Amino acid sequence: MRKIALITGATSGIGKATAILLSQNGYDLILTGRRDKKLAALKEKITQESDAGVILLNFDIRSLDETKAAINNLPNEWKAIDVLINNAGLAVGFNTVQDGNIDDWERMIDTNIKGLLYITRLVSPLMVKRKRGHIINISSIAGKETYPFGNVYCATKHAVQSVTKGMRIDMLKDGIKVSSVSPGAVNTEFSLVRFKGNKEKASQVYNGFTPLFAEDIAETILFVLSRPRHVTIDDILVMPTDQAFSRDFNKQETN
Ligand code: NDP
Ligand code: 8X3
Repeated sequence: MRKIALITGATSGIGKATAILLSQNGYDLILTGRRDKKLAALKEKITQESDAGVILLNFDIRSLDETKAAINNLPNEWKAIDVLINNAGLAVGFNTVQDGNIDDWERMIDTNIKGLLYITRLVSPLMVKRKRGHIINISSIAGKETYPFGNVYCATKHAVQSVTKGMRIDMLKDGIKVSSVSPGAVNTEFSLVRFKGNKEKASQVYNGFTPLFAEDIAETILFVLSRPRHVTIDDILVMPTDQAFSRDFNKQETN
């Protein structure tokens, strides 16, 4: 029997790669994001290449009203969500606190913490009612360490670690699995967003070493999902071989 997975932030990077991998592994998909053309293109690819059913939800996860409408208006049969992957998130800006841009902070806090909580608040009761479900929160090495100029982004990912623990405690008696997946550097649109479209700055992040790719994290998520009923991967930290501490890279000089 196919299962239903809801993936937030499926228009690019980790969310998109996870959608494609899960479509090949018995999941029907509810895919969310703000960029509707990218969502539509992904649906077309998935439905051409697999048997997966796909529903698209085009909304901004920072808006409680939009998030409520998206989930509450799902057809009843699609409300039997087995897996929620809280992936939508971003870093914006790279600065000290004393020089920080408050609008950037609000975008990160509203997306990475509040948005994750909004959708979890709406989906988790559906899981609790059925006494089954698995929530995977995408955290980061930034949820375990704080690095220079990462202040607020790191704080949001530390919050993700904390709410993951809270969800696990709160839904323990209901049999809901809760996990976090914490990647090191993954080459996605992440740095382009952080550096506000500056392609040169973004590509510098991944120069001189082999980063993770979105597919590496998708495979990790599938591993976490495919453990037997009695096994929950609490948290999994996945790093590029060339990255140790969050800012400690084995970089080759490039000219
Ligand atoms: P991408 O920028 O490629 O993808 C981010 C996704 O989040 C997009 O689909 C984007 O969709 C969605 N998103 C962002 N803001 C919103 C919003 N307000 N409402 C709805 N969707 C939103 O980056 P990644 O794939 O790398 O990031 C995915 C997750 O992984 C994030 O939580 C990130 O913090 C985390 N992570 C990334 C790492 C990396 O090095 N890349 C390492 C560790 C963790 P759209 O713009 O269409 O709305
Ligand atoms: C995203 C990767 O290096 O900014 O979480 O922590 S990093």
